[in-house]
Amino acid sequence: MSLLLEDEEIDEYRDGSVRLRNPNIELMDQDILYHLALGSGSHDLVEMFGDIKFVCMGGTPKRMEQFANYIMAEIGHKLPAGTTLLDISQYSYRYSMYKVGPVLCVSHGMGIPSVGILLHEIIKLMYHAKVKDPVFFRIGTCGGIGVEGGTVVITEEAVDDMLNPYYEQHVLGQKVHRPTTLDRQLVRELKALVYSDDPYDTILGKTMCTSDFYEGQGRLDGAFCEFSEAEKNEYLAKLQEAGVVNIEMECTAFAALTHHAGIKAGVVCVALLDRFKGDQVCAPKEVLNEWQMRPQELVSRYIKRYLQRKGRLRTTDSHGSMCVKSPRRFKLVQQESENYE
Ligand code: R2B
Ligand code: URA
Repeated sequence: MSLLLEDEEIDEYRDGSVRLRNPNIELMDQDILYHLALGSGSHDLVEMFGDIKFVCMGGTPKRMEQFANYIMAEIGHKLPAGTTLLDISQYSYRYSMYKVGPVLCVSHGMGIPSVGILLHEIIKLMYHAKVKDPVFFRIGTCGGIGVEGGTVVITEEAVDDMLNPYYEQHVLGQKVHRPTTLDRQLVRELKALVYSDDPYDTILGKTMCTSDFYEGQGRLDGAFCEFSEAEKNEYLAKLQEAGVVNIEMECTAFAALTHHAGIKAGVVCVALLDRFKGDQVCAPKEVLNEWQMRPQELVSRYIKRYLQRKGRLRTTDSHGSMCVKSPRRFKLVQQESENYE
């Protein structure tokens, strides 16, 4: 009996379906994806999400809404006339979620617990929706280690704050270690999409994931600090020596949980500063906004190339549909319109 179950699991996985390593879900009458305000009993998840190919996650709801508008223009996706993008998870008041054709854009909040909860529910969503072979991306920000602000980092290996290549979770009072394996081919494909005339550097390296932005990342500017500047720099040099090029707060959980579900995943972040040079994020807002577009551009190139190869990239207008030429202007026009009664 258990052998048969294993065979079924393997068959499911081979056909590209998302593997759920939880026999309980099948037996449940309905599965409520509480933090997404969706459920397998209340929503037709196959109809709503069955065509998803890419899941793109980033920290803030605003950035993911902006990414949704950006990718819509990039892939030539048309919304029905008179409609705008809808935050599918607006009633969860936790995460925001926008669907643009085959691309799902979701905010994951800050830190491992937040991205972990989201991943459980998004992986189950992919399973309920019968999505085949999805590719997940985290598009984020980070601190650079000997890396200038504005530099894009493609994570080759995700390590925890003790430099371990695994994500440690405590389950029933036991430590569970899951490898933070990222898809190497995806890393190579992303690197190949870097243009020689991009006006910024894109590098590969190890990304360290921490559970804190301040003391946990060796900052001198938190509410507490019990180490010297010399000790901070010595620590950063040790990280650099170990191959760490950036620090952020989600990649180990993101890499480990996607890998555990058999999902191809990649992490692309832009550095907001070089931590050897300071701790405060003080680049002007316009500069930060421009930098935050950079990981989006790279992931967008990947998505476009995939859709182009499948003959699914729509670049021409169609009658009666909204055609977003510039997401920024589109938003401005909308805001202007809202000012009139
Ligand atoms: C990068 O930026 C956030 C902290 O400011 C955190 O979510 C991360 O990984
Ligand atoms: N995000 C982080 O986690 N650290 C930084 O230094 C910048 C952004």
